[in-house]
Amino acid sequence: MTELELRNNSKHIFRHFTKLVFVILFMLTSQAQAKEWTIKMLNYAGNESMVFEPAVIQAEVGDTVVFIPEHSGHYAQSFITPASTKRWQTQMDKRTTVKLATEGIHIYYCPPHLMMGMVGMIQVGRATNLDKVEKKLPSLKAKSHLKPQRVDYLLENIRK
Ligand SMILES: [Cu+2]
Repeated sequence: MTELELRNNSKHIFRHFTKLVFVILFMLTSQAQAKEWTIKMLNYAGNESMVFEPAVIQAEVGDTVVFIPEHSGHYAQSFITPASTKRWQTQMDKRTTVKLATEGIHIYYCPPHLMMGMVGMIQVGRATNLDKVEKKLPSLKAKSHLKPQRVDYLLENIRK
């Protein structure tokens, strides 16, 4: 191999190496972006009683949500999920993780405390199922009759 060939060869290797470094960096940063959200289930928070804290989350596809039973007697059950996403339910008083694999809005509630407005929303990316949400929320609002404003709060916080 001449000196020139050697130099070209090492340039070639260096270029490949640089590409590889970029690919690895990209993989690392995209993994780091997947976020784990936590939602506490509480008997009280400030002046409010029976709440999911926070009640509204703006997440991205690939993120996960962990429901934490800080106080007992609560669980979360989906009311609306994005199209092609199965309904989900956490276990009473058990820390449960929900994976967010599809874009769209999840509306959920705590069955024992729905009447008291224990409701929440997880928006994953774009509001792909907004029509369904707008159509179905009035029935949830009717059932949350002691705190109907909490259902309005979810609707107001949808990122359109
Ligand atoms: Cu509850």
